Amino acid sequence: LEKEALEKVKQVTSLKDLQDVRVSYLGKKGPITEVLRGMGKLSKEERPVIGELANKVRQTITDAIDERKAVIEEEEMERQMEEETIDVTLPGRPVRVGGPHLLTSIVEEIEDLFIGMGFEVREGPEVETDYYNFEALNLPKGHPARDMQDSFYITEELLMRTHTSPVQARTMNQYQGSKSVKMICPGKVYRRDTDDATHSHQFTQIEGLYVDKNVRLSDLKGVLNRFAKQLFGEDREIRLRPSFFPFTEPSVEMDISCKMCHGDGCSVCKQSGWIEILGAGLVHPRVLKMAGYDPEVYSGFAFGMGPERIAMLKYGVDDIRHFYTNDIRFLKQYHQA
Ligand code: FA5
Repeated sequence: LEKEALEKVKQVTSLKDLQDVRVSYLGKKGPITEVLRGMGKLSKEERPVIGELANKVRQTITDAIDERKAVIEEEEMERQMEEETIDVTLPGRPVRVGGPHLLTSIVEEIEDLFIGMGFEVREGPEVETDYYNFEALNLPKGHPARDMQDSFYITEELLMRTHTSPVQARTMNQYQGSKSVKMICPGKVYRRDTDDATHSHQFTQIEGLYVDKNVRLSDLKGVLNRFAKQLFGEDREIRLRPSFFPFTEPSVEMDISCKMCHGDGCSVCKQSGWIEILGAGLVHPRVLKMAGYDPEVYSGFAFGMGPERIAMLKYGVDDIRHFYTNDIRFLKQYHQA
């Protein structure tokens, strides 16, 4: 029995098979246990002899198994090390490096530009109250001009903001006429517009507001001019057209010439050769008053621009949807090394 067991132990090559051998010889149902169990039936003289022999055999087999186990484990470890060797001379796999989204870059560029002119950067909520989105901006309930911005309502009093202008009202409201304001506010806005090359149902705006004593339309023009020339270069043409917004009086819209469209125009500028990038004007006296500013003392200008359209113009992007479809081939063209 001992010989047979030792032979088996020698042949075994895996830890699992070794365990099987252990169970079959030394286990509860194995031959040695059986012998020891049958001791009671033996005579007094036989008992110690058989007992000693059985224990010896058990010990020998146990030792052989333990020894074999150590060898198998060692082999296993070596095999594993062999398999897992790293060839440090292999060339590395390239790691793709990301970069800021074109829209993020343009917003930051515009922020820097206005910070340079003394504006601070603020934020406001994307889920806005009807009051700040409309009423505080001289758009009472039922006002026909509310239709200019088709809205996503959440409840009767809450909606996804349709522009960043509510942040004007929030900022002035916070100060209640106690000091001048010079801020910009970038953020997402939402409208039930039909998506096309220049319209998206969710887009970005950057609001600007300057309220102080003696702020005039010429100040607005100066700031916008400086902004446009600095962003687009001296050769871009700018035009201000009279317009209407309920929260500014007078109101204007600013267009920029489409340098990239020669001849027949292109999808961004259509036939006209111009694209509208912002609305602006002098803050309506009623808006100042509602926020606690005395229109006899304070005046101000405000503007709201669309950075997508600005990026389209600056970088020759022909469709606003490129910003949102997340095609890496489009995005990585604008990653700086
Ligand atoms: C407004 O949203 C006004 N709040 C702007 C304003 C602020 C006027 C302060 C006066 C004083 P308007 O709806 O025109 O205005 O939008 C402003 C700019 O957002 C547009 O010039 C355009 O650049 C951009 N824009 C408007 N609709 C979309 C759209 N669906 N997709 C992409 N950009 C848009």
